[in-house]
Amino acid sequence: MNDTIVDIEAMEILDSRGYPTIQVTVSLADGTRATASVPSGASTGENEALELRDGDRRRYGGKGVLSAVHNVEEQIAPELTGLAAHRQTEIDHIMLELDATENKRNLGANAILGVSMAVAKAAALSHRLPLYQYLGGTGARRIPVPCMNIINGGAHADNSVDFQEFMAVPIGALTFSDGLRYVAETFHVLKELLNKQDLSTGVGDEGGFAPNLPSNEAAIELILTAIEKAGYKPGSDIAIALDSAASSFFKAGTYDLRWSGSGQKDSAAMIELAEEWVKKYPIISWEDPLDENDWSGFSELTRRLGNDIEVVGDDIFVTNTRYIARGIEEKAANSALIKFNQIGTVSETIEACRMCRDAGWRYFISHRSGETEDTFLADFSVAMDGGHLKTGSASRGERIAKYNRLLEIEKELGDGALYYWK
Ligand code: 2PG
Ligand code: MG
Repeated sequence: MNDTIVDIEAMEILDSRGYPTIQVTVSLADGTRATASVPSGASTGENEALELRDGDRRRYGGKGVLSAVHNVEEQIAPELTGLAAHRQTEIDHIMLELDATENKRNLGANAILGVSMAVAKAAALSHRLPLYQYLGGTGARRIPVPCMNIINGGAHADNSVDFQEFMAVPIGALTFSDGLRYVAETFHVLKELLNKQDLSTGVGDEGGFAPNLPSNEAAIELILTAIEKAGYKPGSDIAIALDSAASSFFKAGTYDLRWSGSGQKDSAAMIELAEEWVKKYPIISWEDPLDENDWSGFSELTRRLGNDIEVVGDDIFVTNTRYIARGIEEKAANSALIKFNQIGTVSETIEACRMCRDAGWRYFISHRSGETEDTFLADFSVAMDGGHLKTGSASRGERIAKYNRLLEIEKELGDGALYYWK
């Protein structure tokens, strides 16, 4: 085993929406080769690290990533060759220094992250450890509860639903594979229900159905019916998690829900709506209930609902310890969504999880709406012991790839595997 980096190559591939993204391959002195690819979001936070796009409108409408590929091969690779791949923190730090900007706009967060992920994978392979054990140690044995996004709206679909994600969460299952089955069965029953009502069964970016519905509440009601018809009890077997992605419908100072028939609301009215729904429905987790700049609204909502549900900040924290620290200080949530490409290195993503853990917060590992078949996320979620993840619905290969990897990890761990909600 000689895990010295000898070569780093990159290329442009396509993500699940057919847009370019970057794939990086790292080669080590012992012959190990590992490849990683980078996801991409649609409902992005203002303060996310910069995803470098070429801007050349003759290729993919300007979304090409050849400049990021170039940066990997010409700028990053010469700095990292000769280093031991297991020195992840040092390697990530070298890339941060080389970029020398707050939001990674010189090299591109996509270029940096591709290398960071491929380095971790290569080191794991070279050290003959599965990635989840390499990153999480031998104690890494908890398989996350799959929060399955079975109705898609907002920026992820062209329907009349403006909340982005309606997730079914199998909290009552005893194993990951059973939990996955509970929610996959619910997804199939939901399809039958939609068919019977002549509603579309076409899927959105994350594989959930994207029907036109009279309101956001109608999506919850449909899921509750599907849970029951699938033979499960809402609230004890399967609960509901939401991602409003509220920044995407916050316009000119109001939350504009006219599209789904709920009018315009201010922050106080949105908080009231959340309180009402939490009383009425078995909601256990609610992400981005308010706009990313509505810090005081987040604090008020957390004061009122933080003992009952997980209040998750995504666009407001962007996996960045700077914003998570402010959130902890201002009690603006009790959980942070964790996405590698919001921050741009594996080490910084690990630090974001650590900060949450130290504060007694939860952290919710997440895919992006634009994904690839890379399963790094599945291993990472087990390594970080966060207890839950979101990686889309029971359809679309790039989502299923992560679920199937988690099934493999569960099998490999055998009796050692743990599964529980809290
Ligand atoms: C979100 C994500 C993932 P996107 O808002 O949480 O579900 O969507 O990748 O489009 O930001
Ligand atoms: Mg979100």
